[in-house]
Amino acid sequence: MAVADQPQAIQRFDARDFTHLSEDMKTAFDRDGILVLDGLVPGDMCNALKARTMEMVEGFNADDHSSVFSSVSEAHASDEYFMSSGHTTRFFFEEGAFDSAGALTKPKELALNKIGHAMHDIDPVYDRFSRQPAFKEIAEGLGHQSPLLLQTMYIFKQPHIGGEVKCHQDSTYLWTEPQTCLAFWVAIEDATLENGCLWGIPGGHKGHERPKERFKRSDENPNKGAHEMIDPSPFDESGKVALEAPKGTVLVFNGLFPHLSAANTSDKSRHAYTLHLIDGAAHYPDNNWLQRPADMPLKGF
Ligand SMILES: O=C(O)CCC(=O)C(=O)O
Repeated sequence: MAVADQPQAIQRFDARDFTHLSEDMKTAFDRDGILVLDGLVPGDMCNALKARTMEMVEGFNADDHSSVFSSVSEAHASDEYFMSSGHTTRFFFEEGAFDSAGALTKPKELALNKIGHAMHDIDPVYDRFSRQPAFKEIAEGLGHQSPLLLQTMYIFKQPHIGGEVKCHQDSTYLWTEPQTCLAFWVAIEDATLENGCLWGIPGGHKGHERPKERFKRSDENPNKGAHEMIDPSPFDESGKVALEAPKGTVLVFNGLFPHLSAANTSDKSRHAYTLHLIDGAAHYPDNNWLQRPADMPLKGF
């Protein structure tokens, strides 16, 4: 579908020749909490990341780990494999990929929910993709004094079983004081209404300095995750808009921007890459779920 034909209420920018953030882009980001940059990442870079990811999946032995990631059941929060994944590359399955006896019903490449969370500091292809000059320009242009690459994920949103992602704010998971989380979500394949594109609430980042809840390491057992409720009122999803994204489009959003995605019931996958930055000028608490060992500190661009 042509970008101009999409039923979007949100401002979009043609970023095929991007060199720097314009004032209009900064205004849109401040107003909406999100910046939609069509064509920022060339198709061949998307293809290279996808090919590298499929090689990594090929090398993963699915018999070793069967960890599930689900924003609905929160199965991962009590899972050591997830809670210790901040410095390495780990593989997480879709809940719907298993039968009632716990056996995988699909080949691993069609059963994974995502991989994460430090490929940008481990793998040369991810390093290049994550440290592309445009991302640095955007982070600095949006006010990061010392951007640090905290988390990368490759999200598969598999055909038929790609799970729903509940409305949330990324600062819930990547907390700093003050809040500085900045997300880059890149469509590695076309993301449409049919295959479970993102939705977001424009302006939903405004009026509060903290997200509605915080996911952190439990005080009782630091190997498990725990939610701390800050504001129990539900998100007002009446103003949500679809964020359809052709391959190569980058959605840059504030860590307080509420967003979600529906289940993918179609027969098409919807691969996406995400990078989360924080500002090194802010405090990163020791009880955040995502931690790095002392010999692998966070790095910038
Ligand atoms: O790609 C998706 O469907 C959701 C991703 C997301 O919300 C996130 O990573 O914060």
